[in-house]
Amino acid sequence: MVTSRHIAIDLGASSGRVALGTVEGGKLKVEILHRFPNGGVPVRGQLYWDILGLWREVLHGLKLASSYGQIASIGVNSWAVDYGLVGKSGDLLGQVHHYRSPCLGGVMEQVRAQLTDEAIYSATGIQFLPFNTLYQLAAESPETLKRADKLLMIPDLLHFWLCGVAVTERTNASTTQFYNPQTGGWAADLLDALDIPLSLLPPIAEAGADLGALSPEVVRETQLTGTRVVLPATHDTASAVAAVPAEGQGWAYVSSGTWSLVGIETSQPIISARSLAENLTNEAGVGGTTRLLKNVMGLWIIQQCNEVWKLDYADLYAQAAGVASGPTIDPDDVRFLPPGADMPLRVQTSCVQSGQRSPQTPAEITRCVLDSLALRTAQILNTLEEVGGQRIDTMHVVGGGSQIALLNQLIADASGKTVVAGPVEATLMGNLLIQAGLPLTELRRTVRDSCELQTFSPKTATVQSCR
Ligand code: LFR
Repeated sequence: MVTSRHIAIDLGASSGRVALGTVEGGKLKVEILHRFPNGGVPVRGQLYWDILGLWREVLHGLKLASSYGQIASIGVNSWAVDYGLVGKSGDLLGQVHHYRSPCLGGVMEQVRAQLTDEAIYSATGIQFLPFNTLYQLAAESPETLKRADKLLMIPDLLHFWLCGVAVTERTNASTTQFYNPQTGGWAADLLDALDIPLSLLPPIAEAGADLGALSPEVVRETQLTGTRVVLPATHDTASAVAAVPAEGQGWAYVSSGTWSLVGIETSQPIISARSLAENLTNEAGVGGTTRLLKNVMGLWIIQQCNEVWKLDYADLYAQAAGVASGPTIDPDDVRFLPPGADMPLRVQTSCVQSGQRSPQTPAEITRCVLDSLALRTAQILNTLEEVGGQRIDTMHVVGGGSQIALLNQLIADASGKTVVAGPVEATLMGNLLIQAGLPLTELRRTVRDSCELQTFSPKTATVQSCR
């Protein structure tokens, strides 16, 4: 018997999906109803999101969902840190900036010089990344901030458009670098020091909260009736980590996609001189947990290269598996952050500058990036074991990148840990099962019972250093 049906809207940096989840007999079935492309829109040297285009796709997906029987709820998740500013009338003010936009160059450095790393980190526990909301807001003009009534993170903005209720869901709030995980509220002192009005920030709400019914306009557009808007963990990484199919202790995760988020789950934030020195982040998770993790540049580098090569990904990874390991890069070098058709050249230049040979073919460049991601993952795992004070035996790799057998094996080899790969659709599964009201342990059991996992054992157990 079907217990409930829910719709998850998963907005990723390169594509979005509207998916139907059916919870039945302790299992979750996920059906993708609508896929659409996403990406930065370059205008006059800056990069923006096409938020209205995304909204149109969401409405289209919801309309498709209306023929599937009664849908209990809808929830949106997306990447973190980006936001829209809304005026008093509720209208969106201006464009939504893309976190890879060049306009942020140098802002983080200015803010860090003004406030000090210790003050920012002790109040937030969040890693210093140049695109954090804190720096994006610091880059807004005083006039813009004056006109704005509310700041809404991307999923919160879509929830506002779906049902008219404005909140900030906690997991995504924590990525702003002006949320205090110790108090569970906004880091008012930081905002004050930067003249950012606290009044911009809506109340913080929990994943699982029922925001209300769809607005009459959305009902008219989509034909969905009796459907509620229920918050998932709106930060995609939070929903993905909620769906890590782990049991007990001694595990870490890699949420593998455009980014690789490498971390452990802790019961408390770890904010110390060591975690600051390692630039580890403490993002809020589901059920009061903390994601102690680090961002690794991820498959983004290969995705950008493949914008030029236009190769079939499965073929590219198969060819990369046939190439011997060779040069490596530091994937977290900021040179790899912006988009650009010169990404293959950036990889080659980085290799040459560190005294290595330059990878030549797409397969060699791909192999170089995958080797480097695996090495970086293994290094971070070592740090997490030390800082978190726990031994890690198993690495759970979830998300789209968990389909790349070569990368899973390289992570197992570089870390000496057993890698358990899957589910591919962790973000959607986490989103849907949070809407269904499952507590974390039950949620993870349901994920285990609903998908196939693959295990990769380490062939070697050495951690080398990335250049
Ligand atoms: C992954 C992700 C990461 C966040 C990055 C930028 O999709 O949400 O967790 O650091 O995107 O928002």
